[in-house]
This record gives sequence, C-alpha cells and structure tokens, in this order.
Amino acid sequence: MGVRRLPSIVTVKTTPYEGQAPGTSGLRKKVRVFQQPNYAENFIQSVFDVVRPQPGAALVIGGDGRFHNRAVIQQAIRMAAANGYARVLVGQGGILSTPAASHIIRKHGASGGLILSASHNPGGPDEDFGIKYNVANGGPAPENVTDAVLARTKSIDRWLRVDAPDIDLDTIGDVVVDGMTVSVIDSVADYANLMETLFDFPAIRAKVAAGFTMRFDAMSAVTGPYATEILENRLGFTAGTVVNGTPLEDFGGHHPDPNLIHAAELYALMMGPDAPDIGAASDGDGDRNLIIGRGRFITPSDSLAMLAANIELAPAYRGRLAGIARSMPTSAAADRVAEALGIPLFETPTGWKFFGNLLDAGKVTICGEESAGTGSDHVREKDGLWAVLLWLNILAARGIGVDAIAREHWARFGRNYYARHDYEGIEIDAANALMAALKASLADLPGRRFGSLVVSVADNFAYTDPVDGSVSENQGVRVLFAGGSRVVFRLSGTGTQGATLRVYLESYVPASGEIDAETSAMLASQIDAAQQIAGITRYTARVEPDVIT
Ligand code: VG1
Ligand code: CO
Repeated sequence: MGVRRLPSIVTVKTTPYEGQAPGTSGLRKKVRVFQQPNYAENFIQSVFDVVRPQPGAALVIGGDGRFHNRAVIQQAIRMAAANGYARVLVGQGGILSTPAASHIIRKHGASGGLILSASHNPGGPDEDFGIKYNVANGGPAPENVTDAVLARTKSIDRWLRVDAPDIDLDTIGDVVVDGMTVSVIDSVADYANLMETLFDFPAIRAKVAAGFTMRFDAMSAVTGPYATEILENRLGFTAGTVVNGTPLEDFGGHHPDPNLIHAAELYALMMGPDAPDIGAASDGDGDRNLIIGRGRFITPSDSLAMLAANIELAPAYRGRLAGIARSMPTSAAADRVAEALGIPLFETPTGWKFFGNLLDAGKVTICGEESAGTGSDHVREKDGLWAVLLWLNILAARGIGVDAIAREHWARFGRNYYARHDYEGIEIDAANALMAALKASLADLPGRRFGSLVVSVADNFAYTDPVDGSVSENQGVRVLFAGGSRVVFRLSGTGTQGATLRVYLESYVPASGEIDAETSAMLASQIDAAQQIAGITRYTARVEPDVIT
C-alpha cells in the first residue's frame, strides 16, 4: 500500500442535521431525506471523524443496488480519498451483499466498510435508503462507535472531499482517485469460494443430480447474482431455480422482505401440489433468509434451533459448535438445543452488532434472530445464502426432507410456537406512551393472571456483554408466564415512518404435548394477554396488526 501523495482536499462547510442516529442497523431514512444537500456527507464524515483511518487503511464500499446507491458511492469515494484512506474496495456496479461486504472486509484486512442499504425496506425515489458502518472484524459497528458517530453528527461543521470525477463502477480493475487506489472487485466469486470451503458441495450436487429441486426468490434484490452462481452454476440446480434474480433499484416495487406476506408467491407454491423440495428467499441486502419445505414453513427461530442441532454435518463446523446466541425476542427453541448439547446459549439485544464480540471470542459458532437472520463465525453479519446452503447440506447428509427434519426436532426438543405481530406507521407519541406505561407497570405484573396465563417475570431487558462488560439497557419489555410462554414488546429501530410496535408471542409445548397444532390457535391466550397488558388498541386505535410473521 505504502505512503500516498497528499490529495487536493476540498473543505465543504456544513451544519448538523437532526436525527442522524444509527438505529438497529445503521441510519435509515427516505431517499428524499438523503438527497438533501450534505445529508449523506455529514453522516459519512462523522463516521470518518470517529474512526480516523490510519495511514494505509482500506475501506470497503458497497450497497444493495437500490435507488441512490451509485450517487452516494461516488461521493463516498471522493470523501475517503480526502480523509486519508489508501485504498477503497468497491463491488462491481456498486453492489455488495451485506455478508459479502463483511467477508471482503475480513479477507482484505480493511479497517472497515460502508454498507449502503435499507435492507428489507422498499426502495425507489420515494422509498428508503440507508448507510451502515462496519468495523475491522467485518461486523456492524458496536454501540460505542455508533454513539460517537451520533454525537459527531450533532457538531459537524465541515466535510472533506477531493476534486475528482465519478469513476467507472462497472469495470473490474484498479483506478486511482487523487492518489487513492480504488479497486472495483467481483465479490460474487470470493463469496462463492468461501461457501465452498464451508459446505459439502459434492454431496449437495449429487442430491441435485438425483432430482432434488428448489426455488430461490431473490426478490429483485442483491442476492440474485450470488444465488445464480452458487445454486445454478456450482450446485447444478436447473436454470430458472433462482427467480427475480436481477437486482432492481426499486426491487420491482415490492418489499424485499422474505416473509410469508412479501414472499407470498413462493409460499403459495410451497404449499401447493407443484412444490419443489425446498423454497427459500433473501432480503434487499442478502442477510436474511426464508426457508419453506414442501408444505412446511420453518419459522426463523425454529430454523436457528434446527440448524444448530445439525450444523456439525457441515464440514467446516464438524466438532466445533462452541455455543449458540440468539436475540432476546427470538424463541427459546435454540435454548433447548444448547441445553441438550451441553453448550452455552447467549441472549442478546436485537441487532447483529451484539453478536460480534461473542463470535470474535469464540464463545459462539452460530447466531440467529427471529427476523429471519441466521449466521455463523464465517463472517460477522447474518447471511441469507449461508443459511440456505446449510439447510441444503443438512438435507443432503440426512437424506430426509424439511418437514421430516422439523417433526423429528419437535419430537425431541418440544415445540416453541411463535409469531410476531407488527403495528406499522403508528404515531410516535402513542407508541412512546404505550411503552412508557408498560415499563411503569412492570413491578405490578408478577403474579397477575391474564386468562389462563400467570405472569412469573416482567422486566425491561438489559444486556451486559460478557466479553467487554458494556451494558445496553432498555432493549425491550419481556413478560414471561409460568410454563415457558411469553410476550415481548419493543419498538422497531429500522423503520422510516412513524413508529412500529413489534409484539413477539411464544408458547412452549414439550415433546410429549401437542406438537402438530396451528400456530395461531396455540398463541391465542398470549395474544389476548398482550392486548390486556399493553393496551395496544387503546393507545394505537389499531384492532389488528399490519403484518404477522
Ligand atoms: C429489525 C429486526 C432485527 C434486525 C434488523 C436489521 O430491527 O427486528 O432483528 O437485526 O431489523 O435487519 P427492528 O429494530 O426494526 O426490529 V436487516 O436485514 O433490515 O439489516
Ligand atoms: Co437485511
């Protein structure tokens, strides 16, 4: 890398914008907000002012290809050159999936990365954009960094750029921008190679050759090229297995959110007579996954538990499952696996950044969230295709289908019936009032009865990181009932319009109980209790949730 000549720095005067707090996963706002003069620049400069790149430092830049991606990337390159980076690695076309970006940061020893994505939020001129900073381990910046960035956004008075034209983002190779090298890289090959080191590709290929079928819905988002290369080119699934495989700036007008509502077509196929053996989908930036077997939807919480229970069937994980981590609202299905295997289980706040220290310290090998995120220590982000490939590896090794894996799992560990109810776009004041009242009532809840349920514990979840001792408070309200069921309430930190109340519902049935029932029926008393405890309709005037996942 070496020392580079001093760039011709242009200092641009600016004033702070309100509300540039990085949420659960970076700063997310409407595109129109990001298009205001200096808006993206203020945030990126605040990141650079906090992380202060050392001489020789490299920065990875890539996004999910949504509208406004290229404009921000070009500007970020000029800013990186002015802020002392020696090298920028950028995905071809400005595109990198979030897990691929994490891999590139690690592989090239970069000091960090800017990921331009609003993930599962819709894209287009009137929709959402986002910027997230990842640190040198490849994972989302921890809270001490995001707190410092927020503080900096409140006092920022200038940002720096060099005077340089846009670069050609579509041609692979190196260019020099005022002394800084910009490498446009093909991230698909690197990522696909990494996957080949983790899983038994020959076994999966043999199963595909023997007639195993799949549909993968890339939702017109970033995963298309990765999925086509891995599933069709390397594993031999027939052409057309990957649908909606071309990344579009507006995701074809859809929410690139892989759940039963936004991937309804895939769900219908999987429940119908022509279902392939497995259906899967990924989100805007490629870090989430949806798994549906023929006639069997696997909840993300169950998927984490089932993958953990079988992960040692994959070559790279043989004999080394150290521990499991899940976010607090994720069901306790994984806890039962950890208990049975005699390994630790960590319960973290929502957001992948809380898994980073556990993964770095080797305390856990697999992590997951109820919101369709699963991943391992191969990168420091959740990874949609990774989860799909682990399922394929397990199916190939076990020689049974998705539904059989699920039934066998529940028959051994019992079943955690689970659903999340989202109330979207509610008034921020109403949402805050609901949460405040809920927190004020916590002390009185234990011992109270709601229908058939009796509260055993009620608290506002706080987490002490076992590695660095940092404390994160106010991470969601938990109400635990006797017998292992619970409701959890928290406000979303990724929305861009009003507030979103998330209500997480769970009931546990032991292996000897009713493990083949309808989820909604098994959660009816928890739903009633949640209404009574939080007064959802009273505060929000909503009778039904907008989205049930
Ligand atoms: C949501 C999910 C959370 C996930 C986050 C980022 O956050 O609940 O589990 O880590 O999105 O995922 P919130 O604060 O809205 O509940 V992604 O794929 O949008 O980067
Ligand atoms: Co995502």
